[in-house]
Amino acid sequence: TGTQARPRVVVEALEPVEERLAGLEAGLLAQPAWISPKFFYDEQGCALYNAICQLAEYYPTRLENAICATHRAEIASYLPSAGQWVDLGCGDGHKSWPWLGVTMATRYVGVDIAPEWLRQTLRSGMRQFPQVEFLGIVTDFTRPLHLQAILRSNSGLPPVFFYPGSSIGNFEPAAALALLTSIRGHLGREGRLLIGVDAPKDPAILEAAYDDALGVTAAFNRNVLRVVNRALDCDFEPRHFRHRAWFNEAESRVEMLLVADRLQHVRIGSRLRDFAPGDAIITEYSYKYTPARFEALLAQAGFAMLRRWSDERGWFHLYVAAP
Ligand code: AVJ
Repeated sequence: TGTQARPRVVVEALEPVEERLAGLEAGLLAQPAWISPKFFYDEQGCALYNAICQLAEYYPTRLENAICATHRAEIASYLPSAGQWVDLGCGDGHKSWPWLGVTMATRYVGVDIAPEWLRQTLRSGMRQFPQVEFLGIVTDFTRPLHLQAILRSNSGLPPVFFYPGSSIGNFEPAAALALLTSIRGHLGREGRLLIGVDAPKDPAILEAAYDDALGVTAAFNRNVLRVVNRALDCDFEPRHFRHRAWFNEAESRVEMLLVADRLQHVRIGSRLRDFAPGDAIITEYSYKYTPARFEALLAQAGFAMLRRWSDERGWFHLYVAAP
């Protein structure tokens, strides 16, 4: 409505569209073919991902929510109060709202790649927390973050970087290290990182989580071909690609693939590529970290681990790390 203040949204160094599309095309023509998981999340993809989070087999979201709900006050005691809450990949913001009250945050910085969603998220936050300043950053954090100036503009109050959902698992270990190092560089002395990380476990559990009985994850995976068809003028036929998910134990990652079920000649921009039956496109890696491995990664990024909270089975871990 006209009486409502407009949230401030800043567009940071976003990957130029041409670069984004060139990278997508290069992946589709590479051997093996691959598509970055960032292309999953068009409107349909976001809806399917939200449905995945409700599935019986997809335990990470539920466990993380339970860990947060059970230990919220204790976790908050490890975080600066009255600071800035930086929500990486904020989506609709619902994971952050319960934290704003307990940490008495004075500013919420939502970081996301989708500007339309971000505005809605900020508006919804402003309605619930009138005393908090709301700010949005549109950026793609597959590249280094440059939020220092924005964080300083609030009297430099200490930030909490919130990175839930084991999204860090989408990065290859070297890229995960680069992102963590970049976050570390924003913390000053008092800032903290609050991050949720999925752990390796029985492959049958992992494979069910990424290949559910209702086929929601299969639909989520195939949907990326619709995104690609639109983005690059391709003619992939999603129904002729089979969803496959398996746990690569040597690499400690779930791999999601789309496997052609018959010979296809696919137009990719101005090129043609054949997919023979059984040929696969890699669409996602989801790395799983033991506490020992993740704590080593944090240390390499220049963090001191303060505390870890886990479910009883040790399937999912929430860490607070400090400079
Ligand atoms: C959003 C990257 C954390 O890896 O578990 C869920 C995405 N893919 N089911 C994950 C996903 C298939 C999810 N992350």
